[in-house]
Parts: sequence; C-alpha cells; structure tokens
Amino acid sequence: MCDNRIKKVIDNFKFKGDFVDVREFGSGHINKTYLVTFYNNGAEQRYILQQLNANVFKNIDGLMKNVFSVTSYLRDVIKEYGGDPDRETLHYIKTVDDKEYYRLQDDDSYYRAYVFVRDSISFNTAENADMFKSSGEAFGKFQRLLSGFDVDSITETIPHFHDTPWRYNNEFLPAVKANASGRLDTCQAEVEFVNKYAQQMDRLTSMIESGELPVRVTHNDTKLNNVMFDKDTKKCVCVIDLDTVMPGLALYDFGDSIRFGASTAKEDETDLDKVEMDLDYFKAYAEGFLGEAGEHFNQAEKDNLAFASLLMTLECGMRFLTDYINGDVYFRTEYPQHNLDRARNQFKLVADMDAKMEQMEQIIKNIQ
Ligand code: ADP
Ligand code: GN1
Ligand code: MG
Repeated sequence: MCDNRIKKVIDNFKFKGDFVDVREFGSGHINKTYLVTFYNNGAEQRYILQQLNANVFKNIDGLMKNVFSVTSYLRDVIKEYGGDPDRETLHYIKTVDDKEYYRLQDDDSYYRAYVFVRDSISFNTAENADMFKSSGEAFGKFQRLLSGFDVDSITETIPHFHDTPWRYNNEFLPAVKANASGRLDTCQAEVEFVNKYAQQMDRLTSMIESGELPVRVTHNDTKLNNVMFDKDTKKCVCVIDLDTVMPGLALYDFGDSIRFGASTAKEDETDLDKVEMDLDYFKAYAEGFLGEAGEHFNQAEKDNLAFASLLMTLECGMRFLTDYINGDVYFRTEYPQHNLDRARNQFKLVADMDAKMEQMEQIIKNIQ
C-alpha cells in the first residue's frame, strides 16, 4: 500500500538503508501513523512516520520545537543516570533539508518521523494491575525527569487544553447553542449530565490561580497506549505521543491515565454495564506514579488525585459530546455515533467514580 504521495514523503526523511515497506499503524484519535521498514547493514530498521493533524495542531512549528527540545533534554538526563536514551525516549529523524518536519506542498500536509522503539509494544488495555502500575511509574518518572526543565521555554501549542471550565463555556455551551449537526435532540440526557457538573469544573483551575497548585511541564495525554512496553517483560520503556507536552498540572497526567486505564472497559464500549472504575487498578497506578514522583508533589496535589480522575473523565466525555454535536470535526471516528458512544461511556465512568470517591481518596491517603 505504498502510494506515490507517501513514498515522496519517505524520500524526504534521513532514513538509513533501503526502503522495504510502509503500512498504517496504531489506534490514536488524532494523527495518521505509519510503520516504515528499511533494510540497513543486514538488519531491519523500523521507523514511525506520522501525518500531523493540522486541524488540531495549529502551531506545528512550535509543537515540533517543543518535542525536539524535550527529547534532547531527556536524552541528556537518561545518559546521566546510565539509561539507554535510544530506547527510553523518542529519537526523531530530521528531513533531508535538516528540518524537524516535512511539509508536502501538493496538499499542504505535515509529517514527522522517529525511530520505532526497539522490541516494544503498546496496549489499549492493561492485562493486569502490575502492567498498569508500570505505566504509572513511567508517567511519574517522565514528570520527575522533566522537573528541572524550564516551563517557560515550552510553547502552549493548544491553549486551554485541560482548562475544563474554559472548554465548558467556550466550546461545549456554544456547540449546544449552535447545534451544527442537528443532533442535539439525540443527546439531551448527556448534555444535562455535563451541566450538572458545571459548578465543580473550576476546582483545579482556581487552585492554580490561588497558587495552591504548581504549573509543571506535563504530558497531558497519558493514555495507556501512549507508553511503549517491553514486548517480553511487559514493563514500560518509553513515554510517547509528546505532542501535548505543555505547561500543566501533575493532576492532569494522573487523572487522564486513570480515565483510560483504570476503566474495566474500552473507551468506546457500548455495553455500559461493563464500564466501571477498577479500584485495584486505581491503587496500582497511584502506587507507581507517586512512587516515582510523589516526593516532588505538594499536599494539595496529593489531596486532589482522586477528584482529578473524575474531572479528566468528565472533560474528555464533554469533548467527545461537543464533537458529536459539532458533527465529528475533531476526533477520528469509525461510525456516525462513535463520539456519542464514547461520551456515554465516559459519563458512566464519571458516575461510578463519584460513587467510589471516598474509597479512592482513602486509597491515596494510605499510600502517602
Ligand atoms: P496519536 O497522536 O494519533 O495518538 P501516537 O504518537 O500515540 O499518535 O502513535 C500512535 C501509535 O503508534 C501508538 O499508540 C503506538 O502504538 C505507535 N507508536 C508511536 N510512536 C512509536 C514509536 N516510537 N515506537 C513504536 N511504536 C510507536
Ligand atoms: C486524543 O492522540 P490520542 O489518541 O493519544 C486527544 C486526547 C484525548 C484522547 C481521548 C491532542 O489522544 O486529549 O484525551 O484522544 N489528543 C488531543 O482518547 O486532543
Ligand atoms: Mg497517542
């Protein structure tokens, strides 16, 4: 499946050896990912090539500068502690013109490439609590390693990314008002569900304003499939998908991981009886995350870990619902009701987290 267009893109990167194959890969909702295989010095060399979603990322220049500066910082830190920088962080490949990304003029599309993390695999669901704990360690370590990185040197490529009240007031409510897709009558109960939580949405943002919560360099998209596991040991080796590395809260990273990985079902499961918050997974992730980064966090951060899990789930559900009402213009969907199914799924999880909030808070207290 190698059309001329994609071959032209491949020819514009400094890949080593002879081209063998290119195929679509992965299950992200935003970028279009390809696995590219070359043959070099008697061995297969695999790369990831991605077409960036220019509708989502309006500042590709800023984004690519962010990921190059973060990964080069991480390489140095990883070398210092004697780790393997080729496996523990992303290794980007420049274009033949020595640029960070390639623009295909024919259709104004944008591409970047990096080395496929050797002997690694990603998962949409953790096979057991230990695997999920390992992802907590990986994202906690990511925070810890970047704790010395200058927050002000990072461009905020998607402003208000986890600003839940902003998303409610500036995206969700206007979408409901405009009803661009004409689908509003099919999702009234879901709209009411979001409105019911409006008063709780600014809890974290107001604590940033009051100085109680520190802004850090965070990943902001800590889904389980954004970390690569060693294919044999099933331990995490490398955090990937660095497009949203921006100033944020440690709580966003914790909460988003719980949203995706501590659910007993996939993000788009339509049998809502299957969707629950698994407290054993919650505990395992919290142990991993706090074990790596906990000593850097203040008490307000620790006290809000359980609430942040609910808030990130609510925010994500609200974003899926907003996109459904807008007519599916942001997230990649596979069928017309996909975003609504995702939203319903997330709201079921929010309701379950609400019911289990005291237990989640107790779990965090027991770990500290
Ligand atoms: P998206 O922004 O669309 O989610 P990702 O950067 O997460 O894109 O990539 C999609 C998938 O491609 C990942 O879930 C993972 O399976 C695979 N992938 C991405 N980068 C690498 C890499 N460097 N090595 C191995 N697999 C990767
Ligand atoms: C998108 O790119 P991906 O699939 O890792 C989205 C996240 C959402 C997630 C929901 C840039 O993540 O914010 O939480 O889908 N990324 C962007 O699954 O909007
Ligand atoms: Mg991803």
